[in-house]
Amino acid sequence: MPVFDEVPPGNFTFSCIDGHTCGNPVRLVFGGVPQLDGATMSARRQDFLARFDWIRKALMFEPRGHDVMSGSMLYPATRPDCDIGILFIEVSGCLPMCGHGTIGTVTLALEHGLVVPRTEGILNLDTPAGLVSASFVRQGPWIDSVRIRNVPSYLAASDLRIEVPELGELVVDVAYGGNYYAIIEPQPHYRGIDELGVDGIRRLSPLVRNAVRARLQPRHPVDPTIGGVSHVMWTDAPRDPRAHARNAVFYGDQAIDRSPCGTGTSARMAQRVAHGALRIGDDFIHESIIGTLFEGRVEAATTLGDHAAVIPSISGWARMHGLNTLFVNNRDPLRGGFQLS
Ligand code: PYC
Repeated sequence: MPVFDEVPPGNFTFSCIDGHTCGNPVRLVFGGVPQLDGATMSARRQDFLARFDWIRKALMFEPRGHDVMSGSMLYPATRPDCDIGILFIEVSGCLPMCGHGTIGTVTLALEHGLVVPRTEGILNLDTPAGLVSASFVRQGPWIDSVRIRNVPSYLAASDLRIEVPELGELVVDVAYGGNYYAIIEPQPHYRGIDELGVDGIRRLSPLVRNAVRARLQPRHPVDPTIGGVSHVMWTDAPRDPRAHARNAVFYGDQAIDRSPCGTGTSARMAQRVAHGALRIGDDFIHESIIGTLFEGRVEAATTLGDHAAVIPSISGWARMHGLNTLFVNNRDPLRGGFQLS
């Protein structure tokens, strides 16, 4: 059982807004946030990982968080075309980009007046993975929905053959949508999400990830700090007649995304465009393991380094469910967080 114990001496207080995006948690930390060095949000992410990762572990893992906890912190933007900078924190680390996290952060931050957009209806976000533009629908004090125009996304590899204990041979694609995803479609040794079940996803996803990592270590064509397959997406036919597909994304050591996964849906759209199964301008409605929906769209074609890429957008909703003042105190032996393994 990992017990994290990297908290420096002292007593610390963090003010948080807790909510969820289509079922997946979002903890927006707005008080107690550390000052970061770096001329870009990507450099600040590296600074956070080097000096303040104890904050992520203390706020994301038990006893203050749980195996699926995910959150963010706001910073002044490092680029003139953005309203605000976002750092993503969660159980698996500091993601370069997080789709459900962005939809949730935009919603909670606007509803609490933490950020005032320069242009009503649009918030330009400086994320470690690049510029993400969010357009939102405001209804009185509430934000009804948010559409994010994500970073360039592309298919990094297709038809990788891997051997997975218990399953046998799988054929897997790897695509980037802000994180790198191993994408597994139904095939002879994987019959679909329902047959695999939640236990199967938790048990087999790390094995798939290890097997893919042994074959491929993708690197972002422009930002070398982003790389490696971190997420595993199991795909299936939808249950909801409005949706085009269903998915379950595994990340970290135990987490299954309850939302349809924003960067995952982006990676999936890039993969499908590359295979000719989607075209520029097409909609792609993605269903989560709990039945919530993201409305994806392939907005434009672009390039990323030498790769053909797309600009995807994702629309979803988030809701706030609490304000939370969290203490990380010297006298708590479990102040740094822990995880059952
Ligand atoms: O929505 O991009 C996403 C995401 C990544 C991990 C969990 N959710």
